[in-house]
Amino acid sequence: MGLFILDYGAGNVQSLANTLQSLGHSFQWITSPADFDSATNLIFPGVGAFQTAVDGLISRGFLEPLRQYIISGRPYFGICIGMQVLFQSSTEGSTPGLGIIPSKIDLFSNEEKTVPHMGWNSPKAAKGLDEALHYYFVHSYRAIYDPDREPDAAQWVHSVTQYGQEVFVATVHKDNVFGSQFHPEKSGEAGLRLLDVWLRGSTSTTPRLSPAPHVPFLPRPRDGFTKRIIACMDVRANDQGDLVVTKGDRYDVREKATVSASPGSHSTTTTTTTIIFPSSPLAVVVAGVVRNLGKPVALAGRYYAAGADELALLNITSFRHSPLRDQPMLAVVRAAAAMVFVPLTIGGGIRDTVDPDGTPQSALEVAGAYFRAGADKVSIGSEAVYAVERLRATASGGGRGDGSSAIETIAHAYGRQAVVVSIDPRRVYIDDMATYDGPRRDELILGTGEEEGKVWWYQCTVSGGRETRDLSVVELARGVETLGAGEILLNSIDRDGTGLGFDLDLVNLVRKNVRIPVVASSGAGNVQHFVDVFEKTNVEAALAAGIFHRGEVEIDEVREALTKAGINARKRIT
Ligand code: 1PR
Repeated sequence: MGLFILDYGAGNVQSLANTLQSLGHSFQWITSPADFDSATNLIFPGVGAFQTAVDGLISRGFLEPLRQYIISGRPYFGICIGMQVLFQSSTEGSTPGLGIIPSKIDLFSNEEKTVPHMGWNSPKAAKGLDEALHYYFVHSYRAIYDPDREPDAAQWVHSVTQYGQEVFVATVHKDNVFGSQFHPEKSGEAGLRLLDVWLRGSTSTTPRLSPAPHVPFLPRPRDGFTKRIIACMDVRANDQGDLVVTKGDRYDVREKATVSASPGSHSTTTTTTTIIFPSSPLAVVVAGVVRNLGKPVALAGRYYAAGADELALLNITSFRHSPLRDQPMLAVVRAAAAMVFVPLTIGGGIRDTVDPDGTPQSALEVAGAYFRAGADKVSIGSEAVYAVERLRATASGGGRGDGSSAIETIAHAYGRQAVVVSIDPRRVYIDDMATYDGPRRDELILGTGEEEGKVWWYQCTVSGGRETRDLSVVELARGVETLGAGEILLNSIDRDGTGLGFDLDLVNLVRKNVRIPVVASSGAGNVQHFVDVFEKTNVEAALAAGIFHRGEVEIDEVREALTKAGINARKRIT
């Protein structure tokens, strides 16, 4: 079988390659227009922006050969943009698509929901797809399903999904063409199964994925969008120079006390930290050393198997010096991506840098290297703060950026859904609200319950909390949304590693000030904290580190608690 993957030069195509390898299917890359003639099966894992994708196809001379390949009747599987290019056009760009499906792609409305649509949702009413399962979507543009006004386009619709009030096309299927708006290569076991069925079906005479059912679907009364559970690994070199997963207490990752114990035993070294000792005969943890909770690739594999909806790897000391050429995190991402088939975010050091030989590397190039290694999203910390400071200095915060920031350049090339901004805010308490005449009066939080009487606002920091800046969390969140970030990873220095629960005041404050997805992070100490954050805020995802690293809570326990509380969580094949 001549299975080929089409790469137009942007986005994470490595994930699909890894998926096919794990399924045991060999493939080749389309590298020239002539390769289309050799292909008997073609997958186009279009990631990023419609315009960039179509322009990339045109500049490589691939657009016409692609059209001819599809018209020839040979099997085609388009993923995300690879499905959207089958349509006539998209409001995401001015260059037309292939025009095979007579309809247009348009932007989601963000009036009653956040955009991008980023997370796990369930396609409905399609044969060959299990309606009970969830698949991973990440996109701001979609094809509307409207059989009354567009009956010809509706003939292509294989399944639909609902997000908020909108019912849109999840999969298309007609004759030799299959397309999915979601990413099967990032949809865990459910996605692997779908790709495998298509690949096996496309080589036999009877395709095992049934064609579009050609009947109108009714919109579901409620969408199947789930809340995401994210496992995060803070990575840095320990004192021996090995990359380890560490975990701080309020961002301090050094051990507080010297302890020794036999393997597998638990020892409480501080009021907030329990260490599970590794399997060496006698483990000794020495005060002052970098806390070591395991190896990043091994933990990533463990969390994928345990059912994490998404993983994040943060290089927490990249602000020191992180030349791209010697970047050990690239190898970590490559190895992790080879065995993790859910979205992978990589953060730390996404900024302009200079290699030891003097070669400058732009933030866009650094991000590109991570995407090619297998990352799906990059997370920008300190650079985002500086970019918003520049934005506010030049445009009083209300205008647009000049296009030069890391957020803008990466979002332009890879789509805003690939750009996360990681925020490290810290509470600033004020003495007396009545006499307060400082800045951000309208952002002050009045403590309730155990915090009754306290008043504070949230100030942004850079370099892992080492330096505070004259910027509030609201100003930063709004600024990065304006610059084109697709998601906010909202940490809390006050709650990090404490196990006291997410800072719900902080999460609510940011959630109500932006229209992009927000991930609540820092402070999870038990499953109820996940239930609380989803019941008491409108946040899309919750991230934890310590409780997962120390094995105190399993990811499936969180999922069960959410389901029990009536909160939609991903159903997966186990
Ligand atoms: O500034 O673009 O190079 O990015 C640096 C990145 O490293 C940022 O995302 C920043 O948040 C992160 N970082 C820097 N220093 C630390 C540190 O801990 N000393 N970690 C750090 C941030 C917060 C979360 C943590 C949650 C959940 N760690 O990643 O996983 O707080 O923890 P918990 O569940 O145990 O409470 P740049």
